[in-house]
Amino acid sequence: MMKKHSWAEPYKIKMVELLKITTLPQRRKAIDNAGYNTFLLKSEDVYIDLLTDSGTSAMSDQQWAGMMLGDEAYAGSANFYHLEKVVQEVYGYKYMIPTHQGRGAENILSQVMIKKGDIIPGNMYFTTTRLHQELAGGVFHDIIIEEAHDAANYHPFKGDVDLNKLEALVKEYGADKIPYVCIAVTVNMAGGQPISMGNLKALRAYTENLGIKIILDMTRIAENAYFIQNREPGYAQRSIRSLVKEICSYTDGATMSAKKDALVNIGGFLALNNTDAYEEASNLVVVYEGLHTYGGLAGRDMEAMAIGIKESISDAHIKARIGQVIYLGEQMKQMDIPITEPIGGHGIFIDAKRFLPHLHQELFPAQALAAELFIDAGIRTMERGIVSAGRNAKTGENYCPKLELVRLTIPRRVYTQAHMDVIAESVCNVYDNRKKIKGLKMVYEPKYLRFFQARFEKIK
Ligand code: PM9
Repeated sequence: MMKKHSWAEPYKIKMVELLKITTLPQRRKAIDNAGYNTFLLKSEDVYIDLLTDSGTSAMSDQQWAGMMLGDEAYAGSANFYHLEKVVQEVYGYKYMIPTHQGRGAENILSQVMIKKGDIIPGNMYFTTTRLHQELAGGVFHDIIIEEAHDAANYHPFKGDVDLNKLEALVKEYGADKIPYVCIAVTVNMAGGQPISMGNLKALRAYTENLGIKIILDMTRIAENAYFIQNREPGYAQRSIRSLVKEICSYTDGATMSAKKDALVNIGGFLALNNTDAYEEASNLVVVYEGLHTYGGLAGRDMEAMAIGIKESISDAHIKARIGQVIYLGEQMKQMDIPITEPIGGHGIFIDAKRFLPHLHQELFPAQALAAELFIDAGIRTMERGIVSAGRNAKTGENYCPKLELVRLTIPRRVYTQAHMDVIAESVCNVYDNRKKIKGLKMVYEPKYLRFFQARFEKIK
């Protein structure tokens, strides 16, 4: 008898958006005009857009219906109270302040919690998160396990914290210099790699005695919960909903970019349990985002977010979402494409070091590969290597991350399995011609988050 392992999308399609298919000369011209930076391409020139899963998900009919219930009052919108209730129920935090997106919450949190000279340990950096920590006077320290820095190393929880690294920081600087540990779920820059519940519990036990708080970057928390359910002994029978709440229970607050897990095109929030920190944050939010009951969002955006959060913690949703990512990853593995293992939650991360071993990191192999992938079939991806890592704010030196990756990020509920086949075939085609790929030279570098706006030229 056949065993049932297949998954299918727990929805059907009601509306479609037509895609434009371009020619090779058109794509060559478009990427040249974009300075070989996929962020500078016009979206109308893109066939399959895997730049990011941020704000690119398809909303459900329920979410669109919720948009019509927008209470666009300046203060005290009904949608704010709905969102607050959902955040309290689903994640268990006491206070919630909406922000226009994740980095809005990171800015407020960093200003409230970090003093000049503070140390912020975290399980690998994230671009916007580290920048806000630095702008607030903090210094980020990476305490992720070593395995996370090796794309080929199969470890089920590469997002785990190395407690010895944290202990070394406590010994060197003292616990009072560490206001909080910043913990990301399905660590983005490591390839969408999860943290285990066991590691989080151990971290909580260690930090609690020292008075160090834990702040969660909960951007892709449901995806992390899926990996706990499927990889960590003892959790297979638990629902995604209950795992999500348990993860949050080991932390003191969170920043959220709701543009990912929570299935909205814009929005985020800051969640806190401490009353004093909340009061300071809810005062500061009026300086940067808007009143604490809208935080830069329209009422309709908050309604869509409240509904999206509930949809995001459905077991059927998350199984299909990650199932699609794994489907693409398995295809690429069969074609011998070097990718980060295990396959992560929100995309496939090609290991540009192994894909293009003839290019030094200073020639921006991942940036060059992302450009070539666009030229081949109009598939837009993103560099996650030396360009994204940026420079040390103090010394001005380039950070040289061990990981030099190209991210093929899968938007939620947007593309079909057939799109995944086309993507894998295109990557394979570029792989067959990889020896012809030359590096790039950076010709324009902006001061902050350079990967968004830097421009490059092809090395002749
Ligand atoms: N992540 C992403 O594509 C969008 C900006 S960077 C290209 O992966 C984490 C883990 C994120 C994240 C954004 C933010 C910031 C915080 N933490 O983009 O400001 O992945 O909503 O969130 C992006 P916002």
